Parts: sequence; C-alpha cells; structure tokens
Amino acid sequence: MNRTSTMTDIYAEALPDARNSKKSSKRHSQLKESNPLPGSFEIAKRPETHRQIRRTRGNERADDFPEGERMSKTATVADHLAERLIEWGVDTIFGFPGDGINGIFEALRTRQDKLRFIQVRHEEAAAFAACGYAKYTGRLGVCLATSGPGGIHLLNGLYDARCDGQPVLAITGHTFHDLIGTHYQQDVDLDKLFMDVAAYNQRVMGPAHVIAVVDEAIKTSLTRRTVSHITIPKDIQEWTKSDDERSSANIVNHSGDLFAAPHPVPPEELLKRAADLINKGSRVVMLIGRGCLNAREEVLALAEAVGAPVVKALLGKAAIPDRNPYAIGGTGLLGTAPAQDALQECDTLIIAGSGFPYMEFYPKPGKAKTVQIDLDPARIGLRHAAEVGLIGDCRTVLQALQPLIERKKDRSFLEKAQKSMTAWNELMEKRGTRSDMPMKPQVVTWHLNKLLDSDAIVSSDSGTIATWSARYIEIRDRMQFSLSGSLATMGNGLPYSIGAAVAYPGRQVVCVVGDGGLTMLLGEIATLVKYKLPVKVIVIKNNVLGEIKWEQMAQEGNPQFGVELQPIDFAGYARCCGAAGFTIEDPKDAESILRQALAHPGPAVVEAVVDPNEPPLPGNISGEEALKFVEAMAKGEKDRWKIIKTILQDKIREVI
Ligand SMILES: Cc1ncc(C[n+]2csc(CCOP(=O)(O)OP(=O)(O)O)c2C)c(N)n1
Ligand SMILES: [Mg+2]
Repeated sequence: MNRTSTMTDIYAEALPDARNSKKSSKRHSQLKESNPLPGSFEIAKRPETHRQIRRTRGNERADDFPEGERMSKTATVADHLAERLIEWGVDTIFGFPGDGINGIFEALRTRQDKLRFIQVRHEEAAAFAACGYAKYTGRLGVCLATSGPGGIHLLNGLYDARCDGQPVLAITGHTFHDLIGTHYQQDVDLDKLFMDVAAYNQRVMGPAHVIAVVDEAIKTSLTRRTVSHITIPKDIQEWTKSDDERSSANIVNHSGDLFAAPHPVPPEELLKRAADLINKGSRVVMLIGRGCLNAREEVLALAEAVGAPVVKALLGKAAIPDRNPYAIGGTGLLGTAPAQDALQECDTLIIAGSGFPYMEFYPKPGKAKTVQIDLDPARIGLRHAAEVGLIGDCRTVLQALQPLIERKKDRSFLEKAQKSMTAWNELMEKRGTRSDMPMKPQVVTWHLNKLLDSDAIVSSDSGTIATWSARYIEIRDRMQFSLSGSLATMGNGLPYSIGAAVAYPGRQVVCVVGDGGLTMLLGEIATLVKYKLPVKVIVIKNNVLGEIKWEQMAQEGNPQFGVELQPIDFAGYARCCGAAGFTIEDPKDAESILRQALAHPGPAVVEAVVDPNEPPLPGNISGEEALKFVEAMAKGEKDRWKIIKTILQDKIREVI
C-alpha cells in the first residue's frame, strides 16, 4: 500500500483540455446566471454526464472499475471531495492553506478551471466570505482551513452563518489518522470543536466514505440552512482506492447529489383562520425578515390589500425598497420612530420570516393578534405569541393567503404611519446634511446612499455604523444589504463584500465598517487587491469603539472605559496594500470624494474622519435610558461637555 502517493501529475495530464476551456468557463457563467434569489436555495443542475477520467498507472486500468464508479482507482480522497463539490455546483471556495490540507490543495490546483480558490488572510474571513456569498447568492458557501489553528479561526464566521441561517460548508484538515489523540502537532479535536456550530459534523475515513459524507453535509446545510463541517485527516486526503477496503455494506455510488427543497403549503383551514384574523383587524402591521427577501411582490400585495405599514427587521432590509409607500423602516434600536410607534399601536401583526430578537419592540403581549409565517415550526411564537402559525416559504405562503384577504377601505392607520415616515425622512435629511466639524457620521452614509447603484450590494459591520447604514442606506430596485444579524459580530463587513464581489463581478460592492471592526481583519484589503475585487470600503473613523462607549453610558450609566482606539491611517494603509486610499474630513468634500472613490476601477478605502460624540440613539428614547445617560455624565464622563453640546444641538426625538 502506498498511502503517500498522489495522482497529481498524472491527473494534471489527464485534464489539460479542461484548463481554461471554453466549455467549463461557460458552465461557470451558467451557474452564476442561474443564481436564485436569496431565500430560495437551489443548486446548479448536475451535469448530464459525468466526465470519465481515464488514465493508466502501473497495471491499473480505469475501465476495470465497477460499473458506475466515476473516477479511477488512483483518485485520492481529496480528488473525490473536489469532484463531488463540483457535481453539486460548487465553484468557489474561500480559505487559507496549511500543511494539514495540502492533499486538498493539490486537488484544487488541478481543477482551477472549475473550482476557484480565493485565498484570504485569516480563516475567519473565509468563513465570513462564505456566509456573505451564501447570503447574497442563495447558494452554498464553502470555506476551507487547515487542521488545528486554521479550523479554530473559522469558528466565529461559522457561528455567524449558523445564527443567520446560511448554508455554509466548512472543510478542515486533521492530523494523521493514526496520531489523532496523541498530542501530535496541530492535533486539535475539530470533530468535538465543531460539534455545536455544525448541524452535520463528520470525519472522513477513506475514499469509499468521502462522497456520501459530502452529500450528507451539503444536503444538511441546504435543508436546514445551517453549517456543516467535514474534517479529513492529512494522510487520508491522499489515500486512493488501493489504500482502503470498501466494506461490503457500502454499495458504490449509493448516495445521490440531488437536493430537493421543501415547499410546504399550509392547509386551507389554517390559511382561512389566518385570513379571518387579518380581515378582522383594523390596524395591521407587517414585520418582515430575511425570509421575505424573495417575496417582494407578495409582501407588497398583502400590504396594499390591508393597508399595512411594513416594518423591516434588518436582515430583511432588501426585501422591499425603503421609499416604497408601505415601508416605514427598520425596527429595534437601529430602526425608525414610525416603525416603533406602529408596532406598539397595531391590533394585528403579521410576522413573516423574521426572528427579530428584541422583544421590547414587539407589541405588548396580548395587544395584537398575530399571524406568523416561518419555514421552521419551532420558531412560531419564539418572540411573540401567535394565534396562527403558517409553515412554509414566505413567498409561497403569502401567495396562498392573498386570495382569502379582503381589501380594507380604511387606510387611516397606514396614512398616519406614512405621515410620520415623511417627518422621519426629513429628520434624516437634516441630520445627514449638517456641515458641523468634526463631520457627523450620518453625513457620510447620507451622501453614500445617493451615489449607490440600483443593484449595489452593501454590507455593514457591527457598531454605531450599523445604525447609520440601517437608517441611511435606502434599498432601491435590485440592491442587496446584509450584516451579521443575530451574532452581531464585528469584522464581517469586509469579508462579506469579498463574497459578494467574487459572486457578482461587475456589480457595485460596498461595505460600511467601523475603525474597530475593520482593524480586526484589516489584512483582507490585500485580498481585494490580489483578486482585483473592486470593493469600496467606507470606514467611519471615530477612533473609538463607539457602540460600546454609548452602551456604557446609556445602558449602564457609567463613564466610557477601555474603548478608545489608537488611530490608524487607513487611507495610507490601503495604498501600502496597492488599493486606492481616500480621506474625508470636511462634510463639504464628502460627496465629491465618495463619487471619486466609487468611480475608481479597483478596490478603494475611504476613511471618513467623524465626530466620536455623535450618539446612535434609538428612534424613541425611553425615560430609563435618559436617566442612565445623566448618571454617566454625573459620574464624570470625560467627554460630557462635548456630548451634552452634541445632544442639545439635536433637537428632535431621535435624541434625548
Ligand atoms: C467580535 C466582537 N467583539 C466585540 C463586540 C462588541 N462590540 C459591538 S459593536 C463594538 C464597537 C465597534 O466599534 P467600531 O467598529 O469602531 O464601530 P463604531 O461603533 O465606532 O461605529 C463592539 C466592541 C462584537 N460585537 N463582536
Ligand atoms: Mg469606531
């Protein structure tokens, strides 16, 4: 048995025509064109015939293999892995090398025409990029990391995918199969480590095992919209058929590469109950989330029929345009005052595809009759008790519900919300067009919004910047938007943009990030340059972990501590990496510099130096928050005079 031999050279020879061949690149573009909308997961069709790879090695002959065996006896486990991923329609893998995955890298090297490898600078970025890719394309995101430290680095990005329900497959290496558990180099038990984050989590044991494991991992990720993990010991990656005895129970090619998406439609009886409840309501509000990203028409048809203002949870921001007459903005601390008011005043609530976490923003328990639509039955009544739960894809369920809905004549509730939305938009404009120095952060997002393409893909990081992005970036036409919703991690913004730019060459891709969040994965600017990804990184530089500074004051009543950041010259750093770097300090220049940066053909970083004392306060302020704030000032907050001055200048309800 020769467990170390690989077939790479022979393999490379066997596939010379495949490299950069028109045929395979066409297949890639077909995959891209067939990208479904987020929310409706699909996998590219399996090719009609599988490429037969025939080659000879010693006295082995490929055609001696059992009927149906698609690859030769000398194909490695890593070859099988790569081929199966390709058969599933995977064409992009984000990752970082290491000796624990050299076998897999060889399989990738020999298939560069079919499987793009995007090398990031930190494995966490690979997992975020895979998550962003899944969010924006609706397809499986795949990331790859080496044994031990590489696998550990993936975790935060994978939790982000799990928390926001994205199908991501993580592939890792492991130490030699017969040294696992012996304190050998990089012997971290990744099977155990990934037990919580991954719904499917398996170690591959040999060539006869790998295909079925890949199939199960992918099907689990797609069906349950979550994370799967496959780990392959370093030596096993290079095993070929001759290294491994297939057990007699394991029938060749027993496992299939077809994903059949569930399309449940609730029974007529339940649809009628839901419709009755909605028809009886006089103040109906819709709260929509990421489950509605593919249901724009259906959401708006229902809103029109019942005169319902539509509130968007942030992951569902791109579901309907922000200036649509039914849209009244986002909910929660980052949301709008009209949305907050409508949720408190409604008598009927339709929650569609959202697990928005903060319960205090829902109607008080018992105040609003609720219909909830969700793919997952376990999520009905998660945050707010529902009278009727409808299980299924929001689009399908809303289509089934619509014929049972009576059009409401009384539009007064909607009109009231629309009026306050007009006032809110005026307030946002006022805030966004101030000429104060230091520049207000809202000025940056205000101007950025005006300059974005109608199909721009915008990612936000976590921090006060999420408030500015949520309120100022207005969804139009085919724009897409996301951020780390449930995990609310820092660092996701830039790698999400990498995922988006790789998936959609030619589309405008922008991320809005804080100086704290960007610093965490700053090396990824080099990734943009390496792959010529023309991402525009807008970094709001306040030299502080702003969100936490405000939380310490407004939620705890304490002066800020441990939040100041050592300033970094981000524009200079960008230039050092080979990207363009711009700086905005004066609001007068904001529009022209942003315009220049967006027009730059390659990657660019725009460093916007802003006022660290501009508070990201909620649409409506509670008395308790105001009191805590005063308490923090009284305890000796060092910036108190500057903060008080800022707040006094902001007269309207956005602030205290
Ligand atoms: C990985 C991680 N660490 C810490 C936090 C807590 N946290 C949330 S927002 C934030 C501050 C973000 O600062 P920055 O990126 O500068 O944006 P700003 O709030 O200043 O706009 C912190 C520390 C987090 N969400 N994720
Ligand atoms: Mg900051």
